[in-house]
Amino acid sequence: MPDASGSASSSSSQIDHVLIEDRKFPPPSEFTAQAVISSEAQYQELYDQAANNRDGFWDAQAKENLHWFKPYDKVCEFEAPNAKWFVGGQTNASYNCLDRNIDAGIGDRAAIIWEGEPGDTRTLTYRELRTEVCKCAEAMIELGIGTGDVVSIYMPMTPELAITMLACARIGAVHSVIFAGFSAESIADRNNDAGAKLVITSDGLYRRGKVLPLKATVDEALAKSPTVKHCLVLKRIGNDDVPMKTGRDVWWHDVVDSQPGTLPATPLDSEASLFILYTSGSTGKPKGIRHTTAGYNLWAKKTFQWVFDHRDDDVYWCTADCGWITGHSYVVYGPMSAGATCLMYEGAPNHPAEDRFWDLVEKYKVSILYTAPTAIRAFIKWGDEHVEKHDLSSLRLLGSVGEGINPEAWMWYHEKIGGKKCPIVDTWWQTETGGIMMSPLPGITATKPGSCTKPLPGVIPKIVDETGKPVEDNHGGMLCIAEPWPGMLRGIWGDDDRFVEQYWATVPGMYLTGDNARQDEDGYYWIMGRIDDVINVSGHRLSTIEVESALVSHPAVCEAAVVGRHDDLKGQAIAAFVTIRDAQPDEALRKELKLHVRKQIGALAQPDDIRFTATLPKTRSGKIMRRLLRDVASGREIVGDTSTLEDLSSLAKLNDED
Ligand code: 6R9
Repeated sequence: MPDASGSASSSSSQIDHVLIEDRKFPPPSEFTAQAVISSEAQYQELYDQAANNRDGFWDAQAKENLHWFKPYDKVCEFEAPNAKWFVGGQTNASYNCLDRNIDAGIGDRAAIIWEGEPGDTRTLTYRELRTEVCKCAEAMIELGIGTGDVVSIYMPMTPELAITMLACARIGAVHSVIFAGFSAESIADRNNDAGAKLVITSDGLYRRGKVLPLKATVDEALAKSPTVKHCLVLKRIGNDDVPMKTGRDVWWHDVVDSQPGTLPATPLDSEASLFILYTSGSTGKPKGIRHTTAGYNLWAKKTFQWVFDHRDDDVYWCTADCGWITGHSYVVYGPMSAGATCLMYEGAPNHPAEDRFWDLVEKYKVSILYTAPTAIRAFIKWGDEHVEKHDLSSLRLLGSVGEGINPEAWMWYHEKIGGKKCPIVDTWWQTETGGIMMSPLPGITATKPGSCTKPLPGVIPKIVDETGKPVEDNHGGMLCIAEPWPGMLRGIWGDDDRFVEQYWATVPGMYLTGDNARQDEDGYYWIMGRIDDVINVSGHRLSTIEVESALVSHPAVCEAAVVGRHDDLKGQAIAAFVTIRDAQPDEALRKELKLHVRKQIGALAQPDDIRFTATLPKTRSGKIMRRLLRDVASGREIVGDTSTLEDLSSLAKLNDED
């Protein structure tokens, strides 16, 4: 192991890389033999074509992969920060996800296989799904919704959630999906920021056997949402005492079910807004990321096909909620444009028991599973016995998204879930990028636990320091993207200044991701965490993920979050919050963990404080909210917006610690 304190000779803006991970896993030869991209040369050719002849490459892809009601005049117009793709053309994302598949002869293939938390099930073929989408779109038109109008969707993970998204897309309405765990305040903020005209919700949702009364929360929000004219309510729970406001609220079964279900898709400009998705910014105030029709749709489809090596007989399951970008791109638009069969599950992974996911994998013979490190770490904590009860041999490919996956969690996923035979694709991307930007290609890339490996065709990453100069290999710096790509965000809804300032002002001409990364000697990329999360100890800049991964490699630790707090001597001291299993949260363990990190990566990275906690505060997509932990670590009051917290009670628990 390297001695970080001895070898760190960084300039002020570089980040010291301290954790060594040298395990490498080549793809199994059986996988490579049948993979869509099966040779390094094939990848290199695609990558070079996209890099050297961007417009020619994407022109061919757009013609092959999307339906065009009207051909475009120009492939790409880019003057930073503004990009337009497939200028002058007309297409429709709902058409590409539904009609195009039906016309291609796969209308009777299952599009959605759904299971509710109580165990109820439903399967919709592509043809059936189109009928449902058309009915919903027809009802929305009756409610006065047209092209360009914003529709907020606050729904459980039922087929109707995908149906409403695609129904908006069918008529050019702009959807804004709001995660169905958010407060009335958050819904009202989003309605008002976007000027939403319609809210679609349900009478409730099931979560760990309990009912969450969604409509009641929406009612509270609507009292403060003057732009909203109607509320469309799906009966999911069968809850009859839902107050319905006359003239405003309508039941789904009254206005949707009786529609003909034949509405043709509206031809829409390539650059018509497809959706807004609110994501938290570093300052806390959520921002509405805007994506448009053609470029986003193409990016979601191609990245799905490249990364997940999709075949006709796959049963694909992305466990993400549609309230997160992962649900947009890899539950709905990507897989459905590619004609995939998608499993969709409504509820919690531990209801009725901790083996629910593995029960689903076995029951539906899932072949591709895409989930998040936060879930993987929870499974580890719950114990291997829940996994071992089930036959997971249908799995052939595993994916991870949302955060860096700690090498220990990667190894567990590889061994216990993948049976050592499934490649793992660690996919790095953002709400803003629309789809996956860096990932192994499962048939060709030798993976290293914790690295998202290489960029996909069309992605030109650069790692730079604060002056925009490239950093040396193996030193961390700011990750930027140098060229436009079809799936890139087109702006922040209603806030052009923030768009420029946040993404384009720091390094002129390049998109600033807000993440730090390093590139190793094999050209592999390692994401080191958010720029704002870097800890500066005695002049050495350390990445959170490396210290966290060192902690997680101790058998007693399930999860770790590391933040900096002020220290008079060192500038910053390292405070670590850890959740543990099968161990006593005592002084001896504290000491042991400090020494463990010291041994793994060096004295410099040894945490000053170790705080044991039952849970960590997380966003809806499972990201640890280090901003809040920084406040806790330095004894400050919690400040800023907390609307993206999944479990507020975890904060209270943290405050009670120590
Ligand atoms: C898709 C999604 C984006 C941020 C991103 C980065 C982190 C996502 C990651 C990862 C390391 C990965 N992130 N995937 N970090 N390795 N494979 O998560 O979008 O919710 O907008 O978050 O998540 O920090 O910048 P979003």
